[in-house]
Amino acid sequence: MLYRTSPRHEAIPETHVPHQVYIGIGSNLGDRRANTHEAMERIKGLPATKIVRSSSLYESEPLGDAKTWFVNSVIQLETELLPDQLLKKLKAIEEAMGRKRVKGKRWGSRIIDLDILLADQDVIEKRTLKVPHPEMHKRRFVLLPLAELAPHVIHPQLGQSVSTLLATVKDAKRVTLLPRS
Ligand code: A4P
Ligand code: MG
Repeated sequence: MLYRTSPRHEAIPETHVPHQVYIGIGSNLGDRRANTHEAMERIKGLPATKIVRSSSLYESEPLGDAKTWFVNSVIQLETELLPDQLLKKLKAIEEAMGRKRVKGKRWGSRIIDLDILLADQDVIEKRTLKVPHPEMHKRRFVLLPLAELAPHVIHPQLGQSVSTLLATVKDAKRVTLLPRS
């Protein structure tokens, strides 16, 4: 157990402050709604992690090489996993769900895609992990569900709120609310 010292010098246990993380979920193959829910269930099962809230599901016109429309959503997590550890777990979930990466195809079709959008106010610039997600502010299919959960959260590199980014995004691809089934 870690201890820190209070101003009055008595030792008090170090509290774990969980990381606030937003994950973008996308699926455009198979039963897209079921894939989305399965991914959420698997994320719920990760160690020291809970889903605080999830957005509505949206149907979105594909951006890039994919042909069929996506179902997109965003979830808010509280987790004690570090971003690198979380990325590994998310990739393992993608693989367990049967996602195949097609070499040379950028932004192709996929059963499930799990992207870390924001992690606290961290800026991470590694080859394997970039946070905030480098494309998030250009994509209506990310900003619309994210704005349901975090309209006032500031993009740490752009210094603008999610709702401002949504109001000014130039993305003309269509995104519509998917009716609850
Ligand atoms: N990586 C780096 N930063 C991150 C991060 N913040 N979160 C690395 C997750 N991964 C991150 O990703 C490639 C590598 O990015 C990973 O190995 C990881 O180390 P990937 O999932 O293998 O490949 P990808 O998803 O095809 O590539 P990319 O560039 O991540 O694509 P995106 O940005 O995920 O976009 N259209 C609609 N309508 N809706 C969509 O959801 N999604 C995409 C994929 C394209 N078009 C879409 C949608
Ligand atoms: Mg991805």
